[in-house]
Order: sequence, then C-alpha cells, then structure tokens
Amino acid sequence: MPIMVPVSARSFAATLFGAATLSTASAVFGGLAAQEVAAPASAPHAQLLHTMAGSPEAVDDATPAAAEPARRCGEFDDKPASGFPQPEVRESAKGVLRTSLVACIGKNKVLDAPSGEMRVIKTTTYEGAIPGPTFVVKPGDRLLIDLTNNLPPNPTGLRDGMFPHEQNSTNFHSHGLTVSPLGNSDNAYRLMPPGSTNRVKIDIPADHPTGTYWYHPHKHGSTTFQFLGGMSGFLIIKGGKGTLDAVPEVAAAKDLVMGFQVIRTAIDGTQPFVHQDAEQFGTFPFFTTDVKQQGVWSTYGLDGAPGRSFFYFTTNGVTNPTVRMRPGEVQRWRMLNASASENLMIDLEGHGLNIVAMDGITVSKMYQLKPGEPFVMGPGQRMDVMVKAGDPGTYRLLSEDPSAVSASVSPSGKIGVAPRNSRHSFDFPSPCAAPAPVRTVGIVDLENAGPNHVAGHGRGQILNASVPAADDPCAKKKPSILAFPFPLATIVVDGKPMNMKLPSDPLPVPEGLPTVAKMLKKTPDVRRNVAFELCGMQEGTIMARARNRLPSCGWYFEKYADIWGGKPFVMLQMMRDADDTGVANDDKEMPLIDFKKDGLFNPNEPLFDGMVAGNYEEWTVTNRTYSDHPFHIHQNPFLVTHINGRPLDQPEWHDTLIVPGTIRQPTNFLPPPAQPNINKIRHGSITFRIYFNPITVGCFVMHCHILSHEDLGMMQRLDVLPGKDQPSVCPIGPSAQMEH
Ligand SMILES: [Cu+2]
Repeated sequence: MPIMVPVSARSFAATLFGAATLSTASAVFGGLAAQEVAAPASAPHAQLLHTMAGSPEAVDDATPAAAEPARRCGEFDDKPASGFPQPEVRESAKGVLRTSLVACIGKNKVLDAPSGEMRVIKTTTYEGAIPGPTFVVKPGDRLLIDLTNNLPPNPTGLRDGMFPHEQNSTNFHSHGLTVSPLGNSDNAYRLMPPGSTNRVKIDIPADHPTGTYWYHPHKHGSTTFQFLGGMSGFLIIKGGKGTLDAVPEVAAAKDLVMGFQVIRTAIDGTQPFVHQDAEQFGTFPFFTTDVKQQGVWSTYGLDGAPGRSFFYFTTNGVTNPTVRMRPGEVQRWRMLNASASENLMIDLEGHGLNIVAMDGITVSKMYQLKPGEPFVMGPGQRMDVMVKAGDPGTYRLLSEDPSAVSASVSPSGKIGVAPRNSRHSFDFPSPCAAPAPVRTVGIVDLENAGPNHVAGHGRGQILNASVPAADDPCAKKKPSILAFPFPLATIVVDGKPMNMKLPSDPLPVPEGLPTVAKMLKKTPDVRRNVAFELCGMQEGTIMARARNRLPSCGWYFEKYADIWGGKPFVMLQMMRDADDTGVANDDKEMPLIDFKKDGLFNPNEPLFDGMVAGNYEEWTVTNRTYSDHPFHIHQNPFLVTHINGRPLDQPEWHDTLIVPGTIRQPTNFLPPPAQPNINKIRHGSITFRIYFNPITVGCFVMHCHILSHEDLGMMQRLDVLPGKDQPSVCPIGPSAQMEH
C-alpha cells in the first residue's frame, strides 16, 4: 500500500516541508469559542495595515497578525434579503496584505429554492462567511495570512489509520498563482490541524499576470468535505497601466465577483463525514436512516434523497441573488466555479456573454457569445465576462443541465461539442424525476455515483437488489428538489439608459508569461502523456464486463483490495503516466501489469523525472473514461493548443480545463449494452505547452478538480528541478504529509 504513510513519517515530514505551526498563537485563540470573539474585522484590520509602513520586508514574520478573531463564526452571516452580495474585501496596502483568516463552523441561512424554505446550515467556512473574504493584492505584493483552524477537533476513533480521515485538518492553496510551492508559501502539502495557527507567506512576483484567482483548502482527503461547507474565496490581483483593468471600457464597468458554490448538508443542516463503517459509496439502501451510513461526500446515496440531505447552489452564498443594471450599462462579472464537483453550463437570457479573461489570464481576442449561447466552466475555472444590459426586463443567468445541453470545453465553441456530464451523480439534482420509482436498486454513472442509486431516480444500470417501495422516499412525498435549468442569478434591467461600450480587441497581452508566439515556436524540451483512468468495482456493475473496463483494472483491484478502511475500493480514480505502458503478460483478465508508477496518488514520489525549471514542455492529457474530468496543475498555467487532437484557432491559457470524456459521451446508460466498449472508443484529450517558471522550483501537484476524485487519488506529484540533472529540492520517500 504505497500511499499509506506511517505516523512517524508524518511527524518527520512536518519539519521537512516547513509546516510552520505557530503554537503560541493557537494558545491565544485556539481555545476561544468562536462566538465569544466578535470584534468586527474592519477596524483592527485597517489599523494593522496602517502601522505596517514600508516594504514587505518590514513586516515581522515571527509575529502573528493581531487577532482578527473568529468574526461571525457561530453567528449568522446575515446577508441582505435583496440585491447582489459581495464578500468582504481585504486589500493590500504598501506592498502587503496582512490578515488573519479563521476556519470555523459557520452558521448561515440559505434559501431552498424549490420549497421556498429558508434553512439554517452549520458548515465549514472561512469566518462564517460563504464564500470567505476577497483578498485584493497587486503584483509584487506579499500575502501574509495567519490561518487559524478553529474547526472542531478531529474525532478520535473515527477512521483511525484509514482513508479518508481527519476531516477538520486543513491547509491553504492559492489557486492559479505562479509562486513558490515550498515552505509556508503555496504549499498544498502542509497540514494545519484544528487548534493551530499557521503563517502563510506568499510573495507574488512583480510581473505576475493580473486577474481573478482564488484560494481554498487542499488537505488531501478532506478537500471535498470542506468545499461542500463553503470554504473558498476570491484572490484578485489588480492590474495597473497596460493591463485589462486599465482598458477604459473595463475600468468604467462595475466589477462584481460571482462565486458559484454547491453547499451540501444532512437534513439537520450539519455536515456528516464518512462513518467508520461506511463503504466507499455508502451502503444499501441509499435512503437508510442509519447514521453510520451517512457521509457528506462518500455516501453518494445521500444525493438528493428527500429527507436525507440538501443541496444548495449559491452565488456569493445566496440562492439566486439579483443583479441590477441600467439599459446599456456594461458590467464585469468575475465568475468562479467553486463547486466541489459540478460542471456549470451557463447562459444568460437575452444577452451575450463576452469573455475577456479565463483562469485570470486576459485573452487576446474577446470571445463574444450569442444571447443564450452557453459556455461551460469546470470546477476550479474562472471566466471574466463583460455584459452589456439590453432592454428593460428581467433575465435569468441560467445553470443548464450539463447532460442535456452541449458545449465545447473551450468557449471558441467548435471542437468536441458534447454534453458535459461531470457531477457527483446523475441522481442530482432531481432524484425523483420521471420515470416513476421502481423497486430495484441500480448503478447510475459509474464514475460519478455509487452503487446505491434507485433506478428511476436517475439513469443507470439496474441491479437486482430489491428495495421495498414503501421505504422509497420518492414514493411517499413529492420531493422539492432542484431541477435544471435553474437561475444562478436574476438580472433586473431598469432605470435611465446608459451608453457604455464593451472593450474592443486586441486586449492587453498578459505580463509575466512567455508570449503565445514564443510558446508555440519553442521546440518542447520534453513531450509527455498523462491519462485520467478509473476502475470500477467489477462485481455488480457494468464493469463486470471486460468490454467496459480498462485491461489493468483487475490488477489494480488486487493491489488496492483493502485500502478503503480495510474494505475494497468500489471505485479507483486515477491519473497515470500514459507513456508508462506496463509489462504485458498473457493473463486475459489482467493483461497489463507492472506499471512503473501507480495511477493512484503517491505523495512520496513525483510522477515524472526531468522537469527542469526554465524548460518548455508539451503534454497531452487523455481522458480514458466516459465522462469529463477537469485537469488542474498548480503553480504554472498552460497554453492549450489542441482539443481532441484538433488545433484551436486561438490557443488558450488555463490553469484548469475540462478534458473531454469519450467521443461521443454516452448520455443514456440504459440498457448496459448501449455502453460503448471503453477500449475501442475515441478518448477525449487536451494538448498544451507549459513553461516551468523558475520561481516554482519544488514540488506541487496536478489533479482532477472534481474534488471527490482528487480526494480519492486522481492526483500526482510533480517536482520542478532547479537545473538539469540536479536533484529535487523536495524529499523523495515516505515523507510527504498529504497521505491518504
Ligand atoms: Cu475526475
């Protein structure tokens, strides 16, 4: 079991990876109940900034920022009943943004749109707010955060030594930033247990591209859990002269952040984790009342089962808030898909969306979508769009059904137009929709769901296990469950007309990145291939048929037989070096064995050798599964040149992009023979050029941004070496903290 790390190795790692824990600070605020410290953040915060004159170097790194305590944790984060809320803004001054940040259980009210009920939720948050505060900095600034983890202690005796566990440990990732991954910078390997205060110090290069970035927890095994409570926030790098922010039409536009999140709780508003006895995807029957079987992300049977769990699609923490615009007004919307797992298929009624930046990076030519034309955002992606209001009226910004509406993964809209299935489950969000409930239990989407779905509540293969209809919650009560399409926001256009203009091409070239021409002209130092792969449990699923599984699956299942708390993994989510083809044998069930490196995340060893700072490489990421997986790489963005092997007219910078599933994606899993042979279909892919900025020397990860996949192991470590033939600056061996 190469991804299990003994406890002794873990504590050793704390030193190696520089996980600086300010225990004195945790003694100061770690013991205080959240609601006892309710000072408003703004006043002391402003004072702090005021007293820290001079360069970032003037800041005393040893001194934790004064307590800006667990404001609002445990109190209601009351948002105005109408209008479009914006998270609290914390902006840098004189080269530094110094702040504290508290992870805690927050109490919020959220509207359940289908029922009209306002419900109380008690979930993992930053400072009680969903999303957390917006950090605004400039290139060259230092980000200095004292992150106090006031989440409850990790339960003792729950999943000890098993994966996943310790759901209340956290850490900090600045998604999209090209900064150091080492020490207390943007280090996803750090571990911040409950009760600790941890210094995060990120120096942003003076030529960093300006735009819309974000931050979120990245503790392996608990990322999905913390996301489902609402833990994430915007991190905006503001630009000056020569950047998108200075384009007159952009500068004149109202600038709104739009953070899309999916919050998920049990019926009492709390977030259960994975019970000791729970199997990977829960236990039959899916609507069991046995608390042992509940788990907010692993027990997929909770999906939408009325009375068992609730979902909320929120925009800045609110269900369907209202944006007001005057006719002819132009606004800039910074959209972020901060959901743990859902592709968002977005369009705006009556209006075209004009994309000016993707994943923070300004595009060279604005993508002008037609009114009602959808684009897709995978989890983790950002899109900055300019919108020009039309005639007075009310318009909905819609989240369309990604299995019913088709789009390319690129807003150029041309290559690989297909449904964009990628979610926790096909049950969601309308489990009791037609056809009528039947009395059999079945599989839905093998990648995204578990074995606990009732056929008729979704689309899937029917198994033979019977469930009494009387126990079926869908049979008892008409469910009030969200159904696609639904509004992410409502746009009300009224008032005195304005005559604002959209920006025109060309938009400014982003700073700090090699030019597109240079990226394309350089002969790659290395070419590599990566593959998303998965193996489903063979018994009782469509993967029981060889035609429906990859040849290596049998080998993997033998190898990982007891990794899920001593039980079999139902589903292995993997990312592999696709140039490592394995050694073939003549066993028909397991024809490929002995890959050099595993597909499951191994924190102790980089997937590739010879990734050298300053090098240019070309990678193709292939998706050998039936549905989409969003690819994300930390530290360095990539320039996408091809989708499904076909060249893009206009190469695109991204740090996260959906790698299309099979071509075409099966949209109906019934009956099983309709499922194409996974080994004979065409697989989706993206091809990109990447430059390893020397500032990123160290070790970091790439992974699927469906965070339940990432938490399960669809991730790999990458080491950028300081020079050719030089060793990694990160330890190799059983030392990493991000163990399963
Ligand atoms: Cu995935």
